[in-house]
Amino acid sequence: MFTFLTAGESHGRCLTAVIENFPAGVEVAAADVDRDLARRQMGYGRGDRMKIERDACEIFSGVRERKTLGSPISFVVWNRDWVNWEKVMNPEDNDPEQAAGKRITNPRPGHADLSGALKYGHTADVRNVLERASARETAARVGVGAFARALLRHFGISVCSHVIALGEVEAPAWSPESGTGLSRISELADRSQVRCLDKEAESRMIGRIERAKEEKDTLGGVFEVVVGGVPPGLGSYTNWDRRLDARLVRALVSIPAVKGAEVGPAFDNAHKPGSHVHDEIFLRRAGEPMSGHPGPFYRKTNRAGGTEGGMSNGEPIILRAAKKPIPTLMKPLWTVDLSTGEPVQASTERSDVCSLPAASVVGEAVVAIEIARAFLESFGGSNLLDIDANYRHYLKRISGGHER
Ligand code: EPS
Repeated sequence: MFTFLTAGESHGRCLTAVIENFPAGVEVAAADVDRDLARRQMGYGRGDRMKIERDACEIFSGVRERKTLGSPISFVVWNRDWVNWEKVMNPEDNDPEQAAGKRITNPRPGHADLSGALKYGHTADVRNVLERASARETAARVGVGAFARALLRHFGISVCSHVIALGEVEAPAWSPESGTGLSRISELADRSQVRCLDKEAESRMIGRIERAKEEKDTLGGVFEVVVGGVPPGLGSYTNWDRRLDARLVRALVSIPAVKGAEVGPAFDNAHKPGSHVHDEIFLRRAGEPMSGHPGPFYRKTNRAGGTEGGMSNGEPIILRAAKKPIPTLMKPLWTVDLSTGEPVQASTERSDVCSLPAASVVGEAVVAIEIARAFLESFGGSNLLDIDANYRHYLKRISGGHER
């Protein structure tokens, strides 16, 4: 099983990740990882921290001449802000005055601060919690995601994302009928400051962020992740923990501040009769192009969001994730001072007004990781050539006898 671990505090020296059981022979250059790291740093509404950081990965092991070796992969993303925190976040000695100046005892409502401080015994300084509970961690996951994407790319599987709601401003969700291909979604979203495909909604979103900034408030929203080129049968109906839809939702909700996720229009479907929800099945004619849908069957609609019975069904996988507004408010809410028990205003450490566009890129990464895992479970081998052979055999088998 391809697994990974990330480590690192937001204002520590670096973020790091170790990836295990990743097959040999996958082409990955540091520049591929850096491209995704840079995309995660963009977005209207981010705070001054992103002006300091220029995220780039330094690969330490598991890759040689831009090809994975099959051995553990490790990489580091250095925090440029470290120079400002060396005397506060040092694993050895800190400057007592500087560390005291950065001590936090007023936990923010909506953040990990309070529960984390109680759980790990950090009530004397909540910084010990928030440094790791920071969304900075997602830079490492985006790095891991870049490796997963490199594997998927080889098999024609691509992952893209865009923002469909920011605060109360909404933009259309993607549907195959829209005629916008997946690479076009990426292109347009990457060009937009809020990753929104709709120009009119984009400018209203930017205006909304401006207003939130003036009001010293924060905003969340909804982003959509679409995966194309997925073969039918990833995941499994045989056991609860192998269900692909459940795994993808879990992956999305593991992103800080993401509180809900759905596969396809799940919440809308819940209000409709079955005849308006399920996608009729058609057989492709011999020689008919697959148009990015591996396998012999296809649907004219995709209301299931590309999964049925806990497995991919060969249609694009469509996921939506809801992110709550960031808890660090410049006009703070009330809380309790953990050192005195007195009511106080919550801490107002520098933060973003809205990090939804960044979360959307993180969404691509966590989804790519989960799809890559499910792919390797079905077709896995230690070397890409073996996986390739397994996959081709599978596609041939599922097409067998069905061509007209
Ligand atoms: C974050 C607070 C801000 C964000 C940070 C997440 O950092 P700082 O306190 O240094 O200004 O910029 O996000 C990142 C650093 C990042 O790379 O995404 C928080 O409290 O979660």
